[in-house]
Amino acid sequence: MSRKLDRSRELQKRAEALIPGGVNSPVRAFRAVGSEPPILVRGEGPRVHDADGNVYIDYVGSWGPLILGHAFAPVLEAIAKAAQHGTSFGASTPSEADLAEAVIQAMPAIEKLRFVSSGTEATMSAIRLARGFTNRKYIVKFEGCYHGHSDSLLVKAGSGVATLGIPGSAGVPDELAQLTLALPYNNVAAVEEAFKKFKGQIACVIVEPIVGNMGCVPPAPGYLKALQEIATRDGAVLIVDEVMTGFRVAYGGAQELYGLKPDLVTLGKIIGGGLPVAAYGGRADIMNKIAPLGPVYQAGTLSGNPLAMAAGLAMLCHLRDNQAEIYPRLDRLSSDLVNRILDAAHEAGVAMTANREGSMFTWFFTDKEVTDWNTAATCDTKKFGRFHAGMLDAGVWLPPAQFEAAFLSAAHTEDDINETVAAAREALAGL
Ligand code: HOZ
Repeated sequence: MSRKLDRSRELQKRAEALIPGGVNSPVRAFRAVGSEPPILVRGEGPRVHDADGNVYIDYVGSWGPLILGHAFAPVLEAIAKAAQHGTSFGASTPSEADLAEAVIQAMPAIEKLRFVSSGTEATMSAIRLARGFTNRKYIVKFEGCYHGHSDSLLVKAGSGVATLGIPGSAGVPDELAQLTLALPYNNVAAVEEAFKKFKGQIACVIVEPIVGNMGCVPPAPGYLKALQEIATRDGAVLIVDEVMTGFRVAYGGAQELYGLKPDLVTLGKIIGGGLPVAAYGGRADIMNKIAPLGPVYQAGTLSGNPLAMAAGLAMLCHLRDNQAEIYPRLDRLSSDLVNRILDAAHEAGVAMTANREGSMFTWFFTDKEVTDWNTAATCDTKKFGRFHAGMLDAGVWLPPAQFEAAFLSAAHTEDDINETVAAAREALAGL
């Protein structure tokens, strides 16, 4: 390793004495890539800076929300302005309806929504609501999809769970896990079969419409429509988890790309402009079951926090007003980046395939086309780890795990792409 990491190492050691693994989210410990985590101190546009002064072109973007790059001025200004009036009230403020209206205008499937503070809260609450609405207890999820860390959803999950090689989590009672039917992604027959076996007992199907958490895996043609049809036929609720894809793959999210009208949608990341905001929303008859209107309980002191609402609104307004320019450019630059690194890998004799939808993508260290968890699991994760380390040394910050998606932002330039491709050539040559 050519970079200096002395200060990062010191800071990590200090954190390890105080916080499990020194991190507040497991993937950040870099265990999946077998290297030491640089500690970040600053972000600016497409770049992040670590505590030792190393600078990296960033393709994580806080795991998706920073679609306009780090420290985007209108978002910072909105936060500063809101903060002057106070940081939290635990009471309603006008900005909640402002952001709700912006989201609802972008996504026709959402008639009403409720803000929460994290994607985990959004999916957990949507599942409870689906169960409360249908009076049924089984849920269907897909292997390799990750919907946060609530008990019912940590079954054959992707993201950090897949990376650490644990199928679920200790602490989730078997009795609860048994109510989660985990099926292979992109396989309609498996869903038909489950609905036949558990007819009238499945509350909901929850899906990442484009999976980000086993790496980026797009849906097969017709797959999402088939899920919608099967769920509707049996009276189950379809929850499309757009925490990653919402406002990312298109302004209207994957729903817009694939012409879907889900019953419920979960959102996060971008709608908070980099602050902790998430939401669940959908059909009004379902949403009206939430307290205080209905019997399904869900609450939160920081829900709808005014700083976070202001940040989210500034980001959505910018995306809405500039969507005709932003999304095609993101697509073009991402396509260029993904294909050139794929070509470089093949020239270097490295087995690699890639998946991409707009500005979310993954390079998989396998010669198999990755369409589900079984094919994702064929990746050479050790080789990915060495590639990841080589990229860091060359000044490029990629997700520190094979089973995560990378993201490009509107702040990246063609020069950044050229620099990244040159770094990849170097890293691939060293494998
Ligand atoms: N599991 C998250 C991405 N899929 C990572 C969150 C984080 O470490 O910040």
